[in-house]
Amino acid sequence: MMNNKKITVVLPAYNAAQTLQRTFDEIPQDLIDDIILTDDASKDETAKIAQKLNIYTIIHAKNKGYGANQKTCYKAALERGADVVIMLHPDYQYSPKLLRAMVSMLTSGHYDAVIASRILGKGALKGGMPLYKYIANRGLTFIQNILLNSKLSEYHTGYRGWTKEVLKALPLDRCSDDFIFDNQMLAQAINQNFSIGEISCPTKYFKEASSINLKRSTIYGLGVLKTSIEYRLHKLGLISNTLFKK
Ligand SMILES: Nc1nc2c(ncn2[C@@H]2O[C@H](COP(=O)(O)OP(=O)(O)O)[C@@H](O)[C@H]2O)c(=O)[nH]1
Ligand SMILES: [Mg+2]
Repeated sequence: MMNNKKITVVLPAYNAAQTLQRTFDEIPQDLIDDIILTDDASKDETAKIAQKLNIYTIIHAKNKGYGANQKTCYKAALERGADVVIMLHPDYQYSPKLLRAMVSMLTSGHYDAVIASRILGKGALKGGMPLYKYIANRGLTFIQNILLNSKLSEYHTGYRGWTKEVLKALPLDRCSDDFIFDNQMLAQAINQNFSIGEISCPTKYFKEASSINLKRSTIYGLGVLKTSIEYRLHKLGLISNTLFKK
């Protein structure tokens, strides 16, 4: 709890058996009221390990994708009475030690959403982000800031937190079931004028923490451009896009 708010951490998991325990061990238990893991039909022991750690675990009968996994996470978090929800990847890429900082911002009343940026404070390259991903991140962020009329240091981190008001207001069921979900959700939050704060965050790139190859990254990058252009055209009244319509 913080400021009388129920704090939930959601762990959208896919093949996280090697890293789940390490991630879990660094979650500040005194702060967090509920931990939910959704296992997207992993091929390894992810669900078994989660249950052993006493994490509330939901298992997809078949693999539905990263976005679909998050939809399950957020739905469960709200059903279980969360006031603030932080998504943390169980691949030990982002530091759970920063949960307190993120929760603090989300319970301060100043922010509806918080993202942990690897770009603020040089965390990305230092943590081993491949150069092509860094350059794409910077380029896409530059374009998105213009098209979404915002000022974020990046739109591509997987470490994000939301108040329950945001989660209830956004039509997440209209977002993709794939990786572009993250970007669409952020664009929806901007569309609804929610205030988004940022903290700086180190990142770690190692085999188990990063599986997305050049092909999938390219598909994601094109999806980002499409989402941002659709957002601008929708705002200009030139199209009616299902992601953003009321
Ligand atoms: N649900 C689901 N999640 C996936 C799948 N593939 C990767 N992920 C998750 O998506 C997140 C981002 O993938 P990751 O390989 O860590 O990418 P990177 O860290 O951006 O290089 C991680 O939490 C993965 O566990 C999948 O097929 N289904
Ligand atoms: Mg990762």
